[in-house]
Amino acid sequence: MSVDGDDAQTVSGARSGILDEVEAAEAALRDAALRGRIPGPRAADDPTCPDKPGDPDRDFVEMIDADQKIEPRDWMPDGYRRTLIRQIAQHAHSEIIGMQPEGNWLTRAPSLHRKAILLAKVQDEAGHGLYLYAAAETLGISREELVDLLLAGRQKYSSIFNYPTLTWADVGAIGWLVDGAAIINQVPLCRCSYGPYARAMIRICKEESFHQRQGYEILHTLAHGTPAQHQMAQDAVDRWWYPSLAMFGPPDADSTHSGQSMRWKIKRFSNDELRQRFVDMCVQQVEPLGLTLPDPELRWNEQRQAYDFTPPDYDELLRVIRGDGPCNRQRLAHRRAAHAAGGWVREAARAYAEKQAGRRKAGDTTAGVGVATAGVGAPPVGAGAG
Ligand code: BYC
Repeated sequence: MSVDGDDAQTVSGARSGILDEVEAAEAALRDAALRGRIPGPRAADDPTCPDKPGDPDRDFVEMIDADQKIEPRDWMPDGYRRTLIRQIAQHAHSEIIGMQPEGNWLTRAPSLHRKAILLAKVQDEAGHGLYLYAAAETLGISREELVDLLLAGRQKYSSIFNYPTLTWADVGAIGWLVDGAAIINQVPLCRCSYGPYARAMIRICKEESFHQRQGYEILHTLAHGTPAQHQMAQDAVDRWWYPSLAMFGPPDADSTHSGQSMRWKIKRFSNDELRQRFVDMCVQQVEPLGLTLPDPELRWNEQRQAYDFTPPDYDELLRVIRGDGPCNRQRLAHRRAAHAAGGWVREAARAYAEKQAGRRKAGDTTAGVGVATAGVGAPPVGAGAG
């Protein structure tokens, strides 16, 4: 069964609204570039601009206030650079670790059609990881270093991927709720002040909107199937609801970075604002599924023009962030094993790149033709489904 009629409108309505926001962000990026940049922030001792005494802090703030993009060669405060590396790396690692819970179902998808769709989705996540590592590299850290930090447990990835996928319906719940939460969180990042991150997010968000729809369609099919299938869909929504709410991070009062990140226009909305948007979107979308959200306190608040809801258990979020969730150890162990098993691919890619560079140096103009440049010296990170 497919999603049709009013049900399709509910999801596509939300989806096209989201895609409209992404398109608007893309247009804003183009406009900012066309307007021409105000003189960018430079280091105080920059010899290229003797007539403008360097005040990089002031220039940086001017650029941010003018909604222009900070680019890799611009001067930026150390804290801005560190915050971006932390957030983009965490985001990239989430995409890569996030391939595991769904990859777990690749061999068990209920039909060849479902398997092909899931395979494409999991491959998309690898691509998102790649764009994000590339964006982080523009800040002066290598992908190798970032991967090492993840494997050593010194950088984080999203709490959500430390929960198990017990049934096929979980793949639907991940698509609808986890990708749905990701979209709500990530569409505003298309307007992030750092150019390479904003540009990567535009492409990612376009793909995520398909992911959300495929999850919704899986749940819709199950929810309108046999009573046992309906129950399986409800059970998956019940288990993924609160972990999805927790993806937005601690409540605003306990959020260490939100204030500064919003001043720097890295984040555009606070954790609680985005969580509320997500709840309001899901309440609309759950009805056509014929399912319910597992929160007896969920009700419309006329005064706030938003739904009241029970917040997630933030102590549980902290435990999961600190490494004590249901699957933390398994996820990292699997990634370490996949990374070690892929060592020969990295070595071969490096040897190939060196050989091609040698040939180019020797004047062979055909050297490297047909090789994806992104792969040279930086082979793709393996899925490591398990
Ligand atoms: N999980 O001050 P706060 C995806 C940490 S990919 C783990 O509010 P911030 C997808 C936070 O890092 C989903 N840690 O932080 C992929 C900080 O610790 P540190 C990933 C969390 O950065 C495949 C501390 O708690 N999305 O959706 O202002 C398939 C205090 O928090 C979490 C992104 O990464 C968490 N849930 O805000 C399907 C989006 N929450 O770093 C789907 C980009 C908080 O000081 N990231 N922490 O040690 C963001 O938007 C922000 O980083 C966050 C947190 C909203 C996540």
